[in-house]
Amino acid sequence: MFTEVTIAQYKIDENFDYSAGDSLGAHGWIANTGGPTNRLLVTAPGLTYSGYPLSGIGNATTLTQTGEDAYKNFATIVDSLSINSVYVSCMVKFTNAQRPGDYFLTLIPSYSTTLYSGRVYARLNSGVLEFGLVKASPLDTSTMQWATGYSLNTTYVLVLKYKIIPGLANNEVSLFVLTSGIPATEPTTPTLGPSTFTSLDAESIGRVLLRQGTSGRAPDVIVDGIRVSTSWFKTVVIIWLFRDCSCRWEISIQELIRFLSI
Ligand SMILES: [Ca+2]
Ligand SMILES: [Ca+2]
Repeated sequence: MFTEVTIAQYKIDENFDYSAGDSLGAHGWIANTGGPTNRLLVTAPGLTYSGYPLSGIGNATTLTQTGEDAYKNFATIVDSLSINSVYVSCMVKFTNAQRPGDYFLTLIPSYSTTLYSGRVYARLNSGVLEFGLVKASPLDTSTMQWATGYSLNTTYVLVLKYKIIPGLANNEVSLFVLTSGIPATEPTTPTLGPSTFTSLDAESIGRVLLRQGTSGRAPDVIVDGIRVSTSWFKTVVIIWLFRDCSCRWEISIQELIRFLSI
């Protein structure tokens, strides 16, 4: 029998609802690389996107070229023993990008500050904004696909999905680029992926990282409304079976309703 049912907290819900000019370091973000140059700051205004649950709350942050990178820890890590997919969604608005492009958003395990896993790239190709995605190595870029047809100065929602699969070099990355609205269920076909690549798998994911990339490559991008979850825009329920054991499941509200109606 059930002994406890609780609504799970999102692993991160970052609205940058702080004063403009504050450092991200003052709000739970940890500087990783890049030193004190171009410190990551809270910038105004925040971004809006119709239908996105974190739209229009507080301010944002702005990534430029070179300088401080920073990560934020999840409330709890994601691994193949608990839930095997992590979803990071955020609003983005690019004011500039370059060719050949660079990555600005990625995930890392809680045991590493260097195993960048699921790297989201942006570049400008003849005036057209394009997104790319690799798993864990710059060498992956030799087979990287680009999604094209996007524009500067337009707010999109990105959803990065990293799926942890038992076994070596088989974890999958996917990227969904949303241009209007939020699909009620996960689209069958991502904008990019799912791709495995041959680079190293993360055993777990525990941090999201914002990166100010290489001068001459990196985009200038406003980032806002970062949500880390383990399902596609669903509220997640945690069920404990027998309080004294470690039997624990995370399922969606929809799955719980289906289960209880049997
Ligand atoms: Ca905000
Ligand atoms: Ca694996």
